Amino acid sequence: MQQAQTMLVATIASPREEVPDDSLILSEAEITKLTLSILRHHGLAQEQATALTELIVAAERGECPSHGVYRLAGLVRTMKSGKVKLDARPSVSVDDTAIVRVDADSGFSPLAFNLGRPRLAEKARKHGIAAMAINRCVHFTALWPEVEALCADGLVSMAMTPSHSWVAPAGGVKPLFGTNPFAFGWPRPSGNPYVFDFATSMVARGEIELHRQRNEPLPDGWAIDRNGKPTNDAAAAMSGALLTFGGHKGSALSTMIELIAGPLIGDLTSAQSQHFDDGAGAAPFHGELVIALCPNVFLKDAKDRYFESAEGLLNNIVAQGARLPSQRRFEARVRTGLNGISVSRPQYEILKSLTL
Ligand code: NDP
Ligand code: PYC
Repeated sequence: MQQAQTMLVATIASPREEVPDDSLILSEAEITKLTLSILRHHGLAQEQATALTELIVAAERGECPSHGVYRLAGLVRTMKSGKVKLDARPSVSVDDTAIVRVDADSGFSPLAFNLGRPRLAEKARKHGIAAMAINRCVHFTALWPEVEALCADGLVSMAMTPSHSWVAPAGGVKPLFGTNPFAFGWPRPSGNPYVFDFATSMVARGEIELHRQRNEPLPDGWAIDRNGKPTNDAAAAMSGALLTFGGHKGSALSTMIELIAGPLIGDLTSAQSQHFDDGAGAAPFHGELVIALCPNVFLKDAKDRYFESAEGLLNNIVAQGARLPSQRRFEARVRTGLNGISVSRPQYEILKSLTL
């Protein structure tokens, strides 16, 4: 079995082209097969692995390295740690409220989201606003694929989740919050939706880890060391704390996410997730809150008129020479579709080693 997997990787992921900066160019199909083969090799059930692979590949397609293939080493560590159920079968439950509950069964979050999404859309179309609480999930992905999917369903949405306690509150020096991402999606009458998705820390922890791997200094203002002193050293930041974006404002948003995507949905805070981890170094384990709003219910016959006015707002942003969030990612999708996906040689070697 092991040998067969290794041969598979060698066949499907052999680089087609070498580029000067010691990177390899792989096709999306090659990245997909490689990712799937690593996850399956470490025992993840097919349905879970397929859902997870789609998001890792989507991150690579959009040139979002902090949630792409680099995550596979941590995911393998998570799977080996016993902190995730490899054959988890999420279950969706609804009642006559506007809340959809998905018990992820201690599995990774993407399959749980995929199974709950149609019920969330149904509830939002019925009530105008609906929420989905995903519980007991191991979470490591970016959130934009979820709000983009809900845009494709014609819904406005927000998604948020805690992580592990890696971030100090504004005015404090000890890690307490997660990197707690917040994503928003707004479907547009044509073309790509308006989507933003960012950590409420200065940057995702994945980005710190990538700086550490590349031996690059962190910009000022991202992190403090274990003594609470500002640091530009990624390793010192990882044993110290990240800072919230926007000082007290990011700190309050992060607190909100801890509260409404934690205790409100009957799940763990980032500090509790860290405690559950108990030094295993696994991906965080907690819940996620997704809120969907249906423009057809809010606006009825006036929807087109008000969505045109929204277009005016978005166009006026661009008219000033500013760019919309996700524009870089949408452009990257086109680029990687044409040219393939760049993977650094050291990263490629790590991926190959994960198949052994
Ligand atoms: P960034 O600080 O790069 O912010 C990302 C968002 O801001 C994107 O929507 C991006 O669009 C947009 N953006 C960046 N620069 C500009 C600009 N100049 N003008 C307009 N918009 C801009 O990313 P983070 O490090 O904060 O987060 C990265 C990812 O990490 C997110 O996808 C998040 O979901 C994920 N994450 C997941 C966690 C989890 O627990 N699951 C925890 C923390 C983060 P574009 O992509 O086009 O550049
Ligand atoms: O990059 O901060 C992060 C992160 C945490 C969980 C998944 N991604």
